[in-house]
Amino acid sequence: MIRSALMNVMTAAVLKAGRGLKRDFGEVEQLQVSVKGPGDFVTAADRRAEKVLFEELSRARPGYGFVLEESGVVEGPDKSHTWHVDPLDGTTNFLHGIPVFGISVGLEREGQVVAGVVYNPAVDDMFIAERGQGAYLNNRRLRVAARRQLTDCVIGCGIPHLGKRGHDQWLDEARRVMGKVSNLRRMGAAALDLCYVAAGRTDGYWERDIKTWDMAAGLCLVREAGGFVTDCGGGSAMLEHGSVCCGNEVVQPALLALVR
Ligand code: LIP
Repeated sequence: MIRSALMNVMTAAVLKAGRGLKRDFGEVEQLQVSVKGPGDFVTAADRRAEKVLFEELSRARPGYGFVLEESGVVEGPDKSHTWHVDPLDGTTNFLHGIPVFGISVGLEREGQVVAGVVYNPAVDDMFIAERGQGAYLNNRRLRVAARRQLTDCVIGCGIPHLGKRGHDQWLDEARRVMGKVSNLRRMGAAALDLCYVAAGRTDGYWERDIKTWDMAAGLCLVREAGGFVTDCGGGSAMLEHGSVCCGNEVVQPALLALVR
């Protein structure tokens, strides 16, 4: 598969950061048994990965701006391009030794996400998509699932963690969705939740109160795999609104009607 220069830049950066994360993930298992636990270690792993991504992307595309989960906003002279970077999406999974986490890099060009890469180094899954070029997992073309009966569908979701707002709202939404679909899945990494919809592993996904770096790359993957995406109000302001609802042309509107 011939990749564009941009996609080569993005995949090279996440592969380099992924090598360090994979090593650190291997060490988390040992730290689980320590009294202090791996908390501080995971934070350090997160920051190491972000440093690699920032250096590699800045070198390849000088002038682009950044929205980074750990370091915040870094303005660049090129105001039409912004990287949205989560060096470790699925932090809690990583902390608990659960191999469902990913590096997420999305490129926003003049307000539109035009390319996305999500890489899970634990299982060497490289999800890539570029506008108009399709979505791929390890060079295999992706399409969203074709299931149209909600009773056949497995739907991804995000459960607010302890201390996060929205528990009662989520319980109301989950009650409505659970009454219509086969089952729910809570992966714990929004970027991979979106990739799993793109890959047809799940039939839809919704979540509120997530960040641009969690979802920018995954939005491109779902769309390029033939899926539909709105925010949870039914609009197209996912990054600004901080919410997402996605699926194929039948499941997405049906799921939105249950959660909006
Ligand atoms: C996580 C998201 C997940 C959400 C968690 C958390 P993190 O990102 O990917 O979908 O439910 O609350 O925000 O913190 O692991 O980068």
